[in-house]
Amino acid sequence: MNSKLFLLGLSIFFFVSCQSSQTDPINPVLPIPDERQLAWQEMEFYAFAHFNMNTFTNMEWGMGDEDPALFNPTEFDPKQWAKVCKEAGMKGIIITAKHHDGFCLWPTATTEHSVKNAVWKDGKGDIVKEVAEAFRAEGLKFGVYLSPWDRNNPDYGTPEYIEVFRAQLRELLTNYGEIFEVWFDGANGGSGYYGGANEERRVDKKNYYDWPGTIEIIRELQPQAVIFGDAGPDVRWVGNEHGFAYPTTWSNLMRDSIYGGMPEYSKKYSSGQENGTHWVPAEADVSIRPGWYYHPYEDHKVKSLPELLDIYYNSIGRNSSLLLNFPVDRRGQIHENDVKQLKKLVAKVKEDFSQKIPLKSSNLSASSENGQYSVENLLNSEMMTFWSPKAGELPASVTINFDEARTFNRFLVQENISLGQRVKSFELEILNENKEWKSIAKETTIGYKRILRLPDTKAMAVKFTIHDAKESPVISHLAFFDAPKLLLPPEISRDKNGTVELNVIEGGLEVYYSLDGQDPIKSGKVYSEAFSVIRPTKLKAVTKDPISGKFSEMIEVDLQLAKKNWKVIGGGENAGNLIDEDPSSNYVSDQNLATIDLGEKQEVAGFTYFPMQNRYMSGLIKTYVFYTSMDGKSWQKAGEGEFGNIANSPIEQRVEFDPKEARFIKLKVKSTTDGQPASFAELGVLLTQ
Ligand code: FUL
Repeated sequence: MNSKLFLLGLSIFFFVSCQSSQTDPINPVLPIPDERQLAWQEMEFYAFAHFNMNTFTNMEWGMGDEDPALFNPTEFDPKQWAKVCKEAGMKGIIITAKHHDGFCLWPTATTEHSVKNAVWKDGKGDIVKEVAEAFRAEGLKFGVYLSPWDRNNPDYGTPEYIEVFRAQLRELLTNYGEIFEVWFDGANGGSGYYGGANEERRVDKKNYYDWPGTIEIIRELQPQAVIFGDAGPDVRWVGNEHGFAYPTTWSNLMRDSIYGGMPEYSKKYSSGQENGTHWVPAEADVSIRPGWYYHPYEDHKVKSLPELLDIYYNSIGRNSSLLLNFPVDRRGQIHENDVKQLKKLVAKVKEDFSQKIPLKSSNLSASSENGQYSVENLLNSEMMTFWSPKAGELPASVTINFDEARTFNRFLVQENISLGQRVKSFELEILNENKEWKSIAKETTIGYKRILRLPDTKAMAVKFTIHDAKESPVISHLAFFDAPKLLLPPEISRDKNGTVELNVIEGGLEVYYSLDGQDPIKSGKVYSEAFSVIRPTKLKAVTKDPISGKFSEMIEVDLQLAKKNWKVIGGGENAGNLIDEDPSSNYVSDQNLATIDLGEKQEVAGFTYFPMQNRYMSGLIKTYVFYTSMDGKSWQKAGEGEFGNIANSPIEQRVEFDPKEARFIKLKVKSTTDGQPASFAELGVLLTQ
């Protein structure tokens, strides 16, 4: 159905409803979503898979000159992807059928730069087909990312390439069944291989692709598919790659002022506009790791549960969908570390919404009701049944009288977006046990879904007031939840002086710890303030939720000698970064050397090296010799070796050797992974216990 017909249909529906129940008519506030956008909106959470040539070359943006033979997954298993996504409640997947380097995951007729010339399956394989089939078998949807930019194609930048691009699109939209989303990247134009030209090619991003013509092809071949791009036309980029929508997020957009890849998009347009002319809702895309593509050295950098929860609440909870990326690995599987974190996220989200405050119609009253659009419609989550106050009444409110004092920390509210996004500002007030009304949140937009994470709030009643809206608000659902605390072990930080802090993310939790190796639950202390640990000590700690009595997992850390009296000898300006206990600050040594005065004599039995943690690393130590000295003049070799897998796994390295009496230590770097000057996040010593 096109949007005009859909609008007409809606008006008739509401006209008929008005006839039968004396309800004032509610007209849609334009723009409104079309049918395919509504179906897409309900998906909420789906996967992105970056799996292509870059997976095998360890790159994020290949140049386009890669040998197709390199594409060779060893245990390609799209059924595993589909199972992981299904179990996580994700509704589909979008795969990078072609990324900027131009390598095609399907045997396209348009280029030789494809799986046809891969070693994988002797060039007879088709990744797109296998993934599409595996997802459909699980009842999940399938979508394609096709990069408009092609750094391999010799014709990129000329009209001939547009024909190639469209032919590729036609193949993908004809041969792989139903497609739910077609994803166009805003990144395009720049340096590339371009069939051997190896040059810079800039395009007029606004006009080069003739987007209207391309969109027509998609509408013809896959009318139900939504098209993603900065300018939509159906779904827009959220403007960042952190997975965060804005607290104020309109699905309305000044679509005609935008083109894909325009420089001012993120600042000016990505949160949508109240007076936007078209319905183009936000999609938040984010990778579960720092990179979009798989890099073995990011195996330990999969996002933590708190980070993933922030993403969830800041996307789905802010009127956006969530497109979570898995950098599929070289086997052709979603890596187990990613699966583990995803499972944690899904379990916690489920837990957060498991304790719903029970409500029945007698708990609800409204400042007014427009006929059949009564307040009890808020109890179900059907979009088409909703509460609306009498026409023209603003502010309008719903009061929720709990049967008894209730504690909640999540508030969920939804608008019936089929009638357009309307609410401009709303407020939550609570009636506390002293019978006083108190405001706890003042917010702006709602849209398809808004979730507020609030502190634990005890209330006899809550008042939800809409202060401003484009026209009569149409609220389809609201609910309150009492999410259990996020029970993670405390985060341990220790400064150079040996001062230890144990921090928890959520308030209202207790931390128990021990410094004698004993079980902190049985015989530990309650943490109340920072404490000092100078000598090597085993620290064990757990977090407790005093309300549920539950404990987190226990964390165990071997604290080494505090760096309190240490001095870096030589080394220049940033040498202090070597021993500041801050792994985010680095020291780079042009001499490939680090010399430290430990301040007093110690029994040194080894050392630790924490490599740089930057997204793009350089100078990671590969081979080294370690020396000790009593006077800083005559040095004895204590150890020599290689950090074999450091490029792939840049975690803390620990080297033990026979104990030596030493006041000075020296690490001489023989080689680094990339030939660049040696870099260090931290250097430490291990003492005999
Ligand atoms: C960006 C691309 O350049 C990245 O490589 C990635 O594909 C991401 C989803 O979009 O613009």
